[in-house]
Amino acid sequence: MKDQRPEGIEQYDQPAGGWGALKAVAKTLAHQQVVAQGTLTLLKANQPEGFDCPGCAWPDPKHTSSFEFCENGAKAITWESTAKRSGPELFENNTVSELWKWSDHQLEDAGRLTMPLHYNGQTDRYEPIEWDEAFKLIAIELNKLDDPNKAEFYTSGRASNEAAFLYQLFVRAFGTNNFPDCSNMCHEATSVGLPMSIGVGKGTVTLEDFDYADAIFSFGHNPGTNHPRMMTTLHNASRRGVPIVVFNPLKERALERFAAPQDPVEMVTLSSTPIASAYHQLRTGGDLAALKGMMKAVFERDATDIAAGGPGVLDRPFIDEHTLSVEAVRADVEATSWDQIVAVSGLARSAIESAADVYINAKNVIICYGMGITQHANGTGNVQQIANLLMLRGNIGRQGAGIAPIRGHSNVQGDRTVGITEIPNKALLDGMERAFGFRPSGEKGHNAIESVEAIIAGESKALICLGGNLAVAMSDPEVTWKGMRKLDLAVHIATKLNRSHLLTAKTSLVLPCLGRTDLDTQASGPQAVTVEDSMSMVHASRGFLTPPSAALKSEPAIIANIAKATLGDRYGIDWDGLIADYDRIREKIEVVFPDFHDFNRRVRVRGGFRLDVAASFRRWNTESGKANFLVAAGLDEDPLIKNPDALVLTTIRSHDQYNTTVYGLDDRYRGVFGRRDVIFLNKDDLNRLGLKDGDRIDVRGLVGAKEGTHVVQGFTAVEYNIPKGSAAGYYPELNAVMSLRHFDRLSGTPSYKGVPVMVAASNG
Ligand SMILES: Nc1nc2c(c(=O)[nH]1)N[C@H]1C(S)=C(S)[C@@H](COP(=O)(O)OP(=O)(O)OC[C@H]3O[C@@H](n4cnc5c(=O)[nH]c(N)nc54)[C@H](O)[C@@H]3O)O[C@H]1N2
Ligand SMILES: Nc1nc2c(c(=O)[nH]1)N[C@H]1C(S)=C(S)[C@@H](COP(=O)(O)OP(=O)(O)OC[C@H]3O[C@@H](n4cnc5c(=O)[nH]c(N)nc54)[C@H](O)[C@@H]3O)O[C@H]1N2
Ligand SMILES: [Mo]
Repeated sequence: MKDQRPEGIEQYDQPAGGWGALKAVAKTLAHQQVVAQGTLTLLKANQPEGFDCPGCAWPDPKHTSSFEFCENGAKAITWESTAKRSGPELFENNTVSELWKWSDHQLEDAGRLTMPLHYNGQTDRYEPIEWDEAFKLIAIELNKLDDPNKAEFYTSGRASNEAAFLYQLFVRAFGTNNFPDCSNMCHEATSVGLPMSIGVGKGTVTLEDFDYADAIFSFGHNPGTNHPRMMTTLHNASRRGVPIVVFNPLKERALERFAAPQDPVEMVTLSSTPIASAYHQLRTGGDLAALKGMMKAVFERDATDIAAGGPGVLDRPFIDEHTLSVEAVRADVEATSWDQIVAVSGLARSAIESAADVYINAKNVIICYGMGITQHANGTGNVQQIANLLMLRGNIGRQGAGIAPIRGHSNVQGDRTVGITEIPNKALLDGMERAFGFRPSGEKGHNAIESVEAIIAGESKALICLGGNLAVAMSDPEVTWKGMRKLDLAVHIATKLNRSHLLTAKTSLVLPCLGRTDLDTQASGPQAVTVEDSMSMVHASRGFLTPPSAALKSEPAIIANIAKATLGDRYGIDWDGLIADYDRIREKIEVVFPDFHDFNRRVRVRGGFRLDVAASFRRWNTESGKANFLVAAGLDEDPLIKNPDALVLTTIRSHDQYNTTVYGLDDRYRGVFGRRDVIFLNKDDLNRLGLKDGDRIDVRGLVGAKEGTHVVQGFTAVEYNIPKGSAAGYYPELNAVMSLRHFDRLSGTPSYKGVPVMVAASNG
């Protein structure tokens, strides 16, 4: 590359992790003004008696109490336990219109919310309100609706099992299944795709399985940034000589080489460990082709082996006993030519074959994947092809093998388990009836896109958000934000101020809650909550910090009070009793979901317990009672991508953000410092478009519909090591180029990682 790079773009040659990570934590602690207390807090993260790190859903090593250093966990924790406050002065001094001009970073960086707020349209200010008044207002607005289905109840995946369970109880007693959820924008392709394949919408591996894996495949996730504790696992596997094969359009530094802050030798000698044994830079959206290519190669090797008198490379006993329809998948991949596979994946046939060889030569294989797989118009198909590939060699339901969707929010999986779903099944309805004596509606409710569409259409009038930042996380802010401003009621239960709160409705309330790190005291004393990680382990989390303000309430308490005000004594639910002692909530969870049997005892055992994942034991909860090989037709995800001038944009997280929370403007491992307004482009594409490194560009989404502009202007083109035809830039800024119609038809997941766009010199 050239010597003269655009401002803030540098070559970053260090390995991921190491001293760079330690330095970054020191800086964060200082910025949040919590050096001493903050350090102490970090030492309690993920400890048996401590709190669950709100950073990600990667599991904790069992039975250990050693401190696991994690740069981005540390950022998440200090961001929450900050000494800064968004107190009364902030809202006295700034109207909502003024706050709107602040950046997302500034809004949250103002600090923790300290009191309930009610929007006054006359003064354009959020003003303090008493809790009881707030609950009354919400009840009046909700009870005014002529149909409970005109209200939307969003959940972000940081909510504990206890909060989420009470929330779904309240909402179902109120009478709707409108449960838009951050999961709808995240791993929904997993939750929809895997039950059809293997009978459960969760991963089948445990953390211990990684110790027995003979090969690990990574598709579309960036653990160095988003699941740093996973790097310990990959680092150990690499040191054992386990091949780690990566499919990712970008060369993510941590997947190339990593210096473990846990490893004194690497820290002192400034050395590092290579992670990926092979790194396949496929095109964005090329995964379906790559996966079908690998399966094609497996079938071809199998045929060759059998022709030579061998037993073949498929696990025939597994396929015969446990699965259906392998022939349909074989027919599909045989009908797909290598030319098509190479063209769409952007990988050479030999590269795909070599990956298939690694797969075949390993006895036990784990495939991990993240948003690079799920956030595509064919996300569900992608997930199912991963399951197919694993099943060809019996790599599901035995030690050291399986499928590992790497979840996002720390309790996004648990929220689903305890009932946050817009499509309740019979077991859930039966369970609710058993526990509470009423049978909730079984009617399908809204997912995230459907809820936003209903709000835009003016059909839904009320939105309650248990955490998150729905308006910013969702595609197409132009229409989404306009819709949200038309609501009659908007309620946000939150720790910090964000842009969604500023999209005020006729009645708008912001209700400040305790975070994971805060001590939660109820009538019976200090409380613990529970969470479920990516590997179905349920364990307790106890905060210990003095809350930022005495006025804060816990999420369960806020929900119970809204429920009490809204429902009165409907169905005789003892809301006060439930929040007085969270053991009582857990007793109810156990009645609704028998898998949680003996919940209060088992969660008090160190390390918690694992929920039953039937597929891990080769029990298939599918209609046929078998695991299903499933065909995903074709290779292309979006017909608009066929436009020869279009690039396929993927939207990614920087190293300095947590979803819509922007901690800072650096993306160290990718060599971006002090800015986020960049688009990574391949040199050939720059040339073809008559552009060069550092040029100002506009990006326009191809949406196939007339409404909206779908443009961002004045971004900077950065020449980058990314396949031709692919482009990348940061979420959430680039949601502006997406339409609400960009989503996976099977799961409703927005295709945030496969957006057809046109790039041109800026005229803005
Ligand atoms: N520090 C931090 N931790 C987090 C989060 C955070 O924002 N910050 N977010 C949390 C949440 S909610 C989630 S869901 C997870 C997200 O964790 P990830 O799944 O790692 O999420 P992303 O950063 O969106 O990027 C995914 C990776 O996919 C690659 N990719 C992009 N397009 C494609 C494609 O078409 N194919 C393939 N194979 N790869 C592709 C990108 O280059 C990137 O390396 O992390 C969780 N943890
Ligand atoms: N273009 C594009 N868009 C995406 C994605 C992408 O990769 N690309 N990723 C998608 C994904 S995977 C996800 S999960 C969504 C994320 O969508 P959300 O989960 O809705 O968003 P977050 O940014 O995680 O929410 C941050 C807010 O949560 C609140 N908060 C933090 N801690 C707590 C707490 O303990 N309790 C409560 N009540 N509130 C709290 C704070 O007010 C903070 O401002 O975004 C999606 N959007
Ligand atoms: Mo997510």
